[in-house]
Amino acid sequence: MNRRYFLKIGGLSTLSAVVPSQAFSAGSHVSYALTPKPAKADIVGADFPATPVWGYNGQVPGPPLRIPHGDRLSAAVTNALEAPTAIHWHGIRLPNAMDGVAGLTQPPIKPGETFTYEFTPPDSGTYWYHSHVNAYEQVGRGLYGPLIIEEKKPPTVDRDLIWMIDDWRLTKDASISEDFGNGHDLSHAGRIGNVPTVNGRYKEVVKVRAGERLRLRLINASNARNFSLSFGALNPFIIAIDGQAIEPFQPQQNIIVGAASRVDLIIDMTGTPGSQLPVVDSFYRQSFDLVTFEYENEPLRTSTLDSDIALDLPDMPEPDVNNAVTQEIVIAGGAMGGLQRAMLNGEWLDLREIARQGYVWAINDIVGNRMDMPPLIDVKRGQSVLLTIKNQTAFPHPMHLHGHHMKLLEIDGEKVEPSQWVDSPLIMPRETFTLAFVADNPGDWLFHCHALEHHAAGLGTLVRVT
Ligand SMILES: [Cu+2]
Repeated sequence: MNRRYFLKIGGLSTLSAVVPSQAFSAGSHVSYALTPKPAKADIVGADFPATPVWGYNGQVPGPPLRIPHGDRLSAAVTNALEAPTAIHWHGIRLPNAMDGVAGLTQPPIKPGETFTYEFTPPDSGTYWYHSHVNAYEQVGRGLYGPLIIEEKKPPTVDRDLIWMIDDWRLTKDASISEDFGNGHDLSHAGRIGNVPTVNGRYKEVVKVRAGERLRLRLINASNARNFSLSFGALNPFIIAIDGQAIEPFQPQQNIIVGAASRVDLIIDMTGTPGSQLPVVDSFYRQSFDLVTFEYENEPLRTSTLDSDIALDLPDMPEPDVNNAVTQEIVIAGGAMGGLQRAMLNGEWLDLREIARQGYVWAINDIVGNRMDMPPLIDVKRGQSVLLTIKNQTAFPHPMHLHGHHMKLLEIDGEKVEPSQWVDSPLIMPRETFTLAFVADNPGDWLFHCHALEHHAAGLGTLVRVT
């Protein structure tokens, strides 16, 4: 990784609050207009040119969509790009036709066309929206934004902040490196950038006040970068994972935010007025400061707030594990993966020939290269499904199931407590995850790696619910 061009950039900048788009609320129906289009973004600061990006309404991240739980959302998407696009509403249990997977749940939105999404999110929490056409390029150019479904009873905090974290691969003139989908990224860890950002800004400084209680919504919009964050002595509480409430707990180690995943934190700012505290990432070999808290000189209060931080636990259908359809899923392939041969378009081929066609990954020896492939799981509506996912590769895989949330039961045979619901669990090399869900949402749903280059290179399959 080459950070040479960007490590010397320092200095203070104000918190780049994401600006709401034109939204009007008609009772319980909130409408948004989203226009994906080319734009310029100030990512690395004044010493460099602005970066040409693709952004919703020209912003990176796109405007935060924020609606009360129970309200209906509609989003009219007008494509002002020169490429087809579509929007996926990541983590929302919505009707299949609104899922935004071009080629599976809808035709792509052509340049100049408008497509209106409309659905009522059944669950509150922290979600995001992003392109699902050539995602490894379109998300990599900036087509993503936060989607917040507000709880009826949110915890009392001083500020509710969204940190959309991403990393960019920029050249020395701060433009986006055009090497999308190169063979190395496809077969290794995916596109890992050289400029990690929070809300589209590199080396952001976030002003805080001593005694302040923050709710921090971490959303990882990276193509493939995973984060392992340390908040120093702050010792945050995790109150939700992938949008779903969990009994609040203080992890004894770093906070892992895999690609596409979300983590909601409650943080009491217990530092000294005037001091600074970096939030440090150390997922990969080289650790770095992602963002820095800077305390104002005036404390907000001298003790910490004493308010209840627990969210209502999610209202998910409980899988019936004893009567579940069981499915083992073996992820194989990639560099150093040892996969010899796999099935591509119904034909057994050796990996060399598969790689020649641009694919390197397989699920249960089948390359997931098309939207009309036979589904790996085909069940009747209401059926409980028990999954055992084995990662037999040399790389981590954030596995995203569309249209459902899965209960994470075990990691390597050890029970996960407190129990949690996930839509994008990060499965490390040689780990085995046991998950269960009720297949209660009819349609053909993608189940794929959210390291977007891995998906492009075959790491995906389908779940059919009829
Ligand atoms: Cu992967």
